Amino acid sequence: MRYELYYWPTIQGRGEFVRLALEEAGADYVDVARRGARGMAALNRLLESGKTRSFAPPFLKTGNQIIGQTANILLYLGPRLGLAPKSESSRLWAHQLQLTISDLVDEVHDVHHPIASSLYYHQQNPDAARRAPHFTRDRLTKYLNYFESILAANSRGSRYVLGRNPSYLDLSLFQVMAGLRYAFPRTMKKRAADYPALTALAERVSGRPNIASYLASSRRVPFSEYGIFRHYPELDR
Ligand SMILES: N[C@@H](CCC(=O)N[C@@H](CS)C(=O)NCC(=O)O)C(=O)O
Repeated sequence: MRYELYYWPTIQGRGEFVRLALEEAGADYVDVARRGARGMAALNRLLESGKTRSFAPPFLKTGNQIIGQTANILLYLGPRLGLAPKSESSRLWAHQLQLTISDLVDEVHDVHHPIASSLYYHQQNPDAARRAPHFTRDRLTKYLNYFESILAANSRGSRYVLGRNPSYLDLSLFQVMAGLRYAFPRTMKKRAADYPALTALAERVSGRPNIASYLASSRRVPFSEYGIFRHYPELDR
């Protein structure tokens, strides 16, 4: 089964959470829009056709089915890629955590786009500058404390969020930590000591062979000021 991932080709964005799962599992997939102009045309065609029934990318095509919403895609892929727990209750718990990551991602986006996604950053940077300290001081702290406490509550020998085995959640938390470090390096450096378990988890994930080779490859789109995690020094004071 070859999976087709449809996502914007020039950013990591929300698609990256799906890419990481596919890469970790060594899945047979094609990142359609990254295949040049034809791929991008295929993404636009599919979006405009209404066949996706998705509000926005990312979406995943598998056989005749098209699945949207990042957390929903991971809910589907998790068991198929060996990146989800077995029991229903654990799967729901994983999904709950992934949805919380989605909430955090939305808030990260809204730091640089507090007024409208349709406006450029420079059209709303005074509002962004007003919002940023609330994010770095309050919300980032609350989210990271939450995930740190989940890891800290794990039994000894649990190297991953859900225990001994890695899941898509670990990959997503790695991405969150990488993104926050890129976007808010000053804040993250200052707080590094507060998140030992998250820091260790992110390091463990980045050292997993398939992830390490993905990160070193040209398939990994670099962070930039076009994606969700953007570095504007004025928002990281
Ligand atoms: N909650 C959705 C959000 C999807 C989303 O906002 N996608 C962005 C790119 S990361 C997009 O293309 N949005 C277009 C729009 O909102 O009009 C998810 O997690 O997949």
